[in-house]
Amino acid sequence: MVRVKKQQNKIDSIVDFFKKKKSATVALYIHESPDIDAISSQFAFKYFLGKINPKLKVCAVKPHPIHPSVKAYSRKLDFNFDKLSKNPDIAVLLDASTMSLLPYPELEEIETKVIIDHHSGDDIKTDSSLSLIDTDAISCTEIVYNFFKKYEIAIPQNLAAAMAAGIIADSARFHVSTPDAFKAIAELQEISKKKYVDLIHLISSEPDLSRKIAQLKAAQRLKMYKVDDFLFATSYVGAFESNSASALVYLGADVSFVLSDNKDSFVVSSRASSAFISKTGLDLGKLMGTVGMKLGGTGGGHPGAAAFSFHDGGKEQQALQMCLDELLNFLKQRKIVKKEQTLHIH
Ligand SMILES: [Mn+2]
Repeated sequence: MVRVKKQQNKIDSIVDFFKKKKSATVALYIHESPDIDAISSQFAFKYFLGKINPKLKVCAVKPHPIHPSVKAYSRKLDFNFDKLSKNPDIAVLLDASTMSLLPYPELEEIETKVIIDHHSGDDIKTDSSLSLIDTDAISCTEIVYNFFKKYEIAIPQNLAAAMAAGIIADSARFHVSTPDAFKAIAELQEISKKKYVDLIHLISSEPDLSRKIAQLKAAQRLKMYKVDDFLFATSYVGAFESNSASALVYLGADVSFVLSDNKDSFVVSSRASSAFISKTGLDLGKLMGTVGMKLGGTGGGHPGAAAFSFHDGGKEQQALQMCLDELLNFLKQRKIVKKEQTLHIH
């Protein structure tokens, strides 16, 4: 709580500053390509300022570029960005304390800037009483939450869910967290009346329709091969070959190879389960590099995820067979399967 106490004076001076304004247009800016924390703190602070001083015109400035998953998140929560009709009097910079992350030309002309952030930055000139930077905070949303606490402003249910999501996202789902973040989350979750799994759903983006279709087609068209207790799968799709290859491993294949026809070239993407990799020492990056080269293409990647591309039309079926052969050879060389073993369609 010592850390939160450190924030208190700054919270007071920032709130005093806004309370005294008779009228003003306040624009809330967040960093380019914003994440969930940035969006959540923007909308939470907009709500807070509206409660503290209803005479203010508060605008959530639309960030750009905005990733489809973040767009989907703000849509789910019914967050709408505001258009600036004139240059604002005051800018609030949330989750972004360096100008390099703020590509908004009008910002240069706005003299009064308020900074609320958990990143360090020192290239923005502002009155120190209006700059609350706490680099120990896990998320910017958590700092905004402390404004609500200090001034006892009730947080609506929907906003509480968004604020919880902001903290969960920036804590990498609690891989990094602090007692303060946990306390904030506990209270926000309670207000939101949402299950933790629903808060997680809020920050996880749904794959789009074409990706889901590709993955299901890959499953529908798959050929399954068995040697000893290992199962390998091959399939083909029009696009999303890497997602499809992952989907097949998720379904139960130890290793999958999925081909796609990318108009002027072909791609084979491959995935292996982590259990299979640790059991066999397979490096798909090497394997796919080798097969790709044999087909006059190029390839590579990681032990569990790799791909190659080639141009030779008519060799699609052969490419998948070569992957399987190379994999079987590898297992034989390592004496994981016996020399006389063959792959058979299951
Ligand atoms: Mn952040």
